[in-house]
Amino acid sequence: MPYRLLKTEHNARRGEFETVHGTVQTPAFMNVATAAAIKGGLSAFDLKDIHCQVMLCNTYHLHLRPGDKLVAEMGGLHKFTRWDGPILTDSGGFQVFSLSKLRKITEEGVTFNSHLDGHKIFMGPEESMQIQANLGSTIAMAFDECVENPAEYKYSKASCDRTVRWLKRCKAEMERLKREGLAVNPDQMLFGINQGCTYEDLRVEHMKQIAELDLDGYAIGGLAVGEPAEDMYRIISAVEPHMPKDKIRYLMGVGTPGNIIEAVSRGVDLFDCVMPSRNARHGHLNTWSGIINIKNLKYQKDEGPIDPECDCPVCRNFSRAYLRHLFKADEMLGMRLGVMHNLYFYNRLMERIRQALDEGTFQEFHDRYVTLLDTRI
Ligand code: PRF
Ligand code: ZN
Repeated sequence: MPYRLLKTEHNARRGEFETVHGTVQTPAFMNVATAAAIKGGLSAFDLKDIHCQVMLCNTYHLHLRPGDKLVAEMGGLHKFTRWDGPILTDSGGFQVFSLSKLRKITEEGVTFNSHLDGHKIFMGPEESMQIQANLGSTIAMAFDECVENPAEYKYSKASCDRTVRWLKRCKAEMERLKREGLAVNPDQMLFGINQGCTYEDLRVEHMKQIAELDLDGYAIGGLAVGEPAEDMYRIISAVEPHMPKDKIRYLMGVGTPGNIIEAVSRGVDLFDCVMPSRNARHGHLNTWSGIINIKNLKYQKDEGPIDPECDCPVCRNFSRAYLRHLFKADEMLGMRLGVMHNLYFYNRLMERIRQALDEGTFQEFHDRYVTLLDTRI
């Protein structure tokens, strides 16, 4: 079994996830590199410096540009990006639904228009698996439908049933690609994705069905799509008892530090989110006392680091005054340093969560930080 549960504190789990590209200490945060690059100009080498464990790339974006066949010709994503740690690729399911306005869903898959030039594309479970096989990621995600929120009960149920059928096709296609020697990574893993909107009965029923397929890990999708945080926590708590204990659990696209702490306390192991890098590009920087806006006038002559409690490469070298200047002058370096700091903060947050779990003090950590870290100061 690739996932090893080391310790629990109530529902929170401390574990390890073994892959051919290295072992991931969990709970962990995956650093988003949608188009095989961290936005803000970070390379694979920078990722080592900011304690990144897993890089996350996107099937849909890389299929459009530069093309998954080209990435395969270049030896796969690991060789292409020079990141030698684990890489997870999202299936394209979510991006098709979030980026394309015109789309048609059938039993076969989804027809939609490229967000780059509008040309017509078809993607179904087989296509998504073929693209991910060409990318050679460590972990491939199943092709799912992430329904909008709110969504009708009847539609959500039909969508869940289809997502189960799509998942079975994903599994069969991955097996075929490996058998026929068509997978750049012959050890590629497959994670299933739970859906069901905010309906607890649909969520639980769907989870039970996909748990039977004995996949390498299980994700909760369809959350953090505009519903109140309380609904998200309620759904995680409802689904969690039905997730296999011996498999890693991933909450897709979440979230703020507070959201992550709450989800860990409910039994989630893995996260990803564009928030730290996106916020950093706008000058919103995470600190252990809350979120600051580095463009604020009060930092004009501030010689201190972004966060006195942070030991990232940026905080060890540069002042708030310098960072503020870079942002005000629209220098690329401002974004790069901001992204480095915020991603380090998230990776460090996970390290501190793991340490608290190791020491049996996660509840105290939760109470100290769950609100504080999401507060704008
Ligand atoms: N499905 C997939 N990717 C995702 C999601 C989903 O539901 C979400 C929802 N927050 C983020 N990324 N395939
Ligand atoms: Zn820092």
